[in-house]
Order: sequence, then structure tokens, then C-alpha cells
Amino acid sequence: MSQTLAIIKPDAVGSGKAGKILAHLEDAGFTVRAMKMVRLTKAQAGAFYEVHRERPFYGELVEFMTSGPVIPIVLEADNAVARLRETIGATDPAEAAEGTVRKLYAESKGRNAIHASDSDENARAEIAFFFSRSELLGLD
Ligand code: IDP
Ligand code: MG
Repeated sequence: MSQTLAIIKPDAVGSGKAGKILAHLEDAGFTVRAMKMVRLTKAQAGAFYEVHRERPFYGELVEFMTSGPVIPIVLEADNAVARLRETIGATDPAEAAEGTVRKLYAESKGRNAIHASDSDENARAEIAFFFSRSELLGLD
């Protein structure tokens, strides 16, 4: 078993799709290990997406990710990182496969409903960004 981080983004939380997306992830075979709802500051969103700082969409991305609450979720499954990427679909919903979360729920390439870690190393760092050790152990 391995873990990955999903984040239900502000577009999906705001349009009342969080429950459907969570059910979709559970139906796809993931176990929820930790979850919370938070409103990110600009500094937090900027740091989380640090690797994209030089990209033209960085400012828009930080603006979007701070526009409303988000729901970070630690998910567990066999081969969790690759399986979650497959379950959510391509970044642009117009290119996402039928039945994927982004095909079903995303509005656009920017407002695309959900984040998923892209490697085991990034999953570990992203999980630690949002959750303390005791939250991950279910002790809080
Ligand atoms: P990913 O979320 O599928 O891993 P990344 O390339 O890592 O995609 O981009 C991170 C996030 O930045 C995307 O999920 C999306 O919200 C936003 N983004 C990526 N490309 C664009 C773009 O061309 N225009 C606007 N936003 C974008
Ligand atoms: Mg990415």
C-alpha cells in the first residue's frame, strides 16, 4: 500500500461537488486516511505550487487556489500515485478520459476540480505540507 495527496479545489467545493468527488475516489478503491477543509493563504498556495513559479499561469493558479476553501485528502491504495492520476484524468478536462473526475466535474484547465501528487516523493512532501504526524496517525 502507498499514499498520495488529493486536494478538492475551490471550484468543486464551491459548486457542491466535494461529496460526489469523495464518493468517486472511494468507489475507485482508495481508502481515506486523513482529510480537512482549509482556506489557503497566498503564501501557502504559492509555496505549495513553488515548482510552477516561472510558469505563465502561476499567478492565476495562486489566485484560484485561495479563492475559497479546499479539501486536502490523504488517500491509500496499491500504487496510489499512479492510480489517482488515472482516476482524475488529464489536467485539461477537454482532454480527460470519460468517467474521470476532471471529465465529470472540472470547468477548465485552470479550474479543474482536483489536485493529485505526481510522484511518491512529492506525495510525501505534499502530505506533510497539510497534515501533522498525529493527524496522519488519527490521534487528533
Ligand atoms: P496537474 O494538476 O494535472 O498535475 P500541472 O501541470 O501540475 O497539472 O499544473 C498544476 C495546476 O495548474 C493545474 O491542475 C491547473 O489548475 C493549473 N494549470 C496548469 N496549466 C494551466 C494553464 O495552462 N492555464 C491555467 N491553469 C493551468
Ligand atoms: Mg502537477
